[in-house]
Amino acid sequence: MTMDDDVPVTVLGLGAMGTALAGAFLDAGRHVTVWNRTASRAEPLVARGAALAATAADAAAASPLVVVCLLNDDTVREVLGGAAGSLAGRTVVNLTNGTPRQARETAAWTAGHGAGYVDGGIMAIPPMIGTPGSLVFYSGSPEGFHAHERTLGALGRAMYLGEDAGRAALYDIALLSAMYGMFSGFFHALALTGSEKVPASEFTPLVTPWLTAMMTSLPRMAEAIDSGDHSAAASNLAMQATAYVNLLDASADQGVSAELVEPMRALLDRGVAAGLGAGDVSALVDLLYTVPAGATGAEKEPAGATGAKESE
Ligand code: FVH
Repeated sequence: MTMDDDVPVTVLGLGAMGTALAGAFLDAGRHVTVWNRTASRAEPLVARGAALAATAADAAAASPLVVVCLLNDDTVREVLGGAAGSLAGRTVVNLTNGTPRQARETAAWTAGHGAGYVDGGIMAIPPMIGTPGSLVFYSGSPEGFHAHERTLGALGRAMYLGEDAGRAALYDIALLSAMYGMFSGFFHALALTGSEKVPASEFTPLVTPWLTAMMTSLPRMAEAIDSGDHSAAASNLAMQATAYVNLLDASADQGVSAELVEPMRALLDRGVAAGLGAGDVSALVDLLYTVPAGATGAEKEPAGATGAKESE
């Protein structure tokens, strides 16, 4: 038995995700206090044994671990602001989607109210919470995370990314970026085929293995990006820039908006103009920085210190 086996938990926010989080804590046998702006949303959890607090401040006062899952950062500021007097000595774990900057600001704000702060990024949808397929990134107070990592393990795999409170949000947003890129390509593909009335369900079985095959290139590209050596190109950038024009022309011919795919053309053209045409498209990543890499965020930790750590 570890130190946090009997720690009560408070959950602020009972939308689809907050309800799933509170339910997972109940499933794990924790004493759970909940609060939600619309109190009626707590009824199913109360029926399962959760305690409903009248205010966010009362809810925060009830537990050493305060898990926050609200709509956005504005909402978090509003709700935590109302509970500020109850936060001293607690660990706030904020699983609301937000930016690294917002996470660092909330960490500083909670520290000013005597609380530890851990930010999180949930890589799961509500029905996945508590299952092995659920991954949650955490970063921020090491003491706060490690004191409660067993409790947090009820939500799914917990990956601690280090002391910088912004790191979990960075990873979360980066993975969402990859997801939306995939959705963009998929939607455009289905609009193209749909323009000739090919049913989406007929074409989609071809998309999945294609994307799966293309994904095998990602580790090689990552190595090229890290090393700066983009010379190993099976399909060079200049060739892809030329072929990409057909994708845009075909879209126009088929009556399909190019809004999802147009930006890639500009980037490919910039790559060619920068003399990167003979190399791999992985070279395009360097063209995306608007300030030098490493110029934002917290002070860099020593090499190895930010390595992800999975809890048991
Ligand atoms: N659901 C998902 O698939 C994703 C998975 C990854 C993580 N996201 C993020 O989780 C946060 C919460 O998402 P959610 O799905 O629970 O969202 P909703 O069901 O819309 O619930 C929103 C809750 O926020 C409360 N709320 C909104 N505005 C206010 C306010 N001004 N003051 C106090 N509370 C507010 C809302 O309360 P109510 O409408 O029930 O009274 C809900 O509790 C989010 O960051 C996702 O990006 C979910």
